[in-house]
Amino acid sequence: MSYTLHTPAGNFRAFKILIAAEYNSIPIDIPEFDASKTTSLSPTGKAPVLETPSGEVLFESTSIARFIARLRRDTGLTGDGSIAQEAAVDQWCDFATNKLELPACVWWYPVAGYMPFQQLAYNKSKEDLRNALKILNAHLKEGKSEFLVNDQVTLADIVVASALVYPFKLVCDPKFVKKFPAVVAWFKKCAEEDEFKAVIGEVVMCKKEIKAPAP
Ligand SMILES: N[C@@H](CCC(=O)N[C@@H](CS)C(=O)NCC(=O)O)C(=O)O
Repeated sequence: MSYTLHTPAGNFRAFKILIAAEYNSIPIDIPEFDASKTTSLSPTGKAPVLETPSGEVLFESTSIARFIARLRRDTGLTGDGSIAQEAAVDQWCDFATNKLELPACVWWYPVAGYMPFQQLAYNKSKEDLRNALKILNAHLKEGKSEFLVNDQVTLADIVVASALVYPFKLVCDPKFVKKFPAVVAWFKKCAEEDEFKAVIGEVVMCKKEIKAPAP
């Protein structure tokens, strides 16, 4: 009996779940993706979906990642055990969902062929991602802790960094990230962790923005 994650290969929303599972040493099976299985399991019909050994079904990727993180308290993924740090972890997870994932997807999805390119959406996504990275950079620059919440990797780092993997690989060129040196340094430190590498491999930072074909 083990956990089963239904997800297409390379889905960035699965990264946070699988990286948290690496830190917590929780084996997760990933069967060959069958969209009809996801549709039948999840009320939203969207991937990823987790089946637990006791037969529960969980949807919404960040909630699944929180669940996996909370299965162990000794690894520190949810913070130092205080309510304040648990809230700080949640805060950055919500920041990733609301401020990073949306503009990031609008920027790189057309590059991957997931949606058509639209100039206005492209401009707005870059502006919104820039604003979000400004906030992240200011927090990291303060230097209060080595990672987002404390001096070790927590779920906050996993969720935020996972949202940046494809943008940093595909579209955020050196000119774009130049204003966010603290973010880049922190991201590289996360990506160097064995638990990240086991899921996302070696991340080569974007040298030249890949542009989606104009319609
Ligand atoms: N908020 C959801 C979003 C899930 C989502 O949009 N999943 C995409 C794949 S990354 C999907 O299933 N798309 C297929 C569809 O919309 O039919 C989550 O974080 O799990």
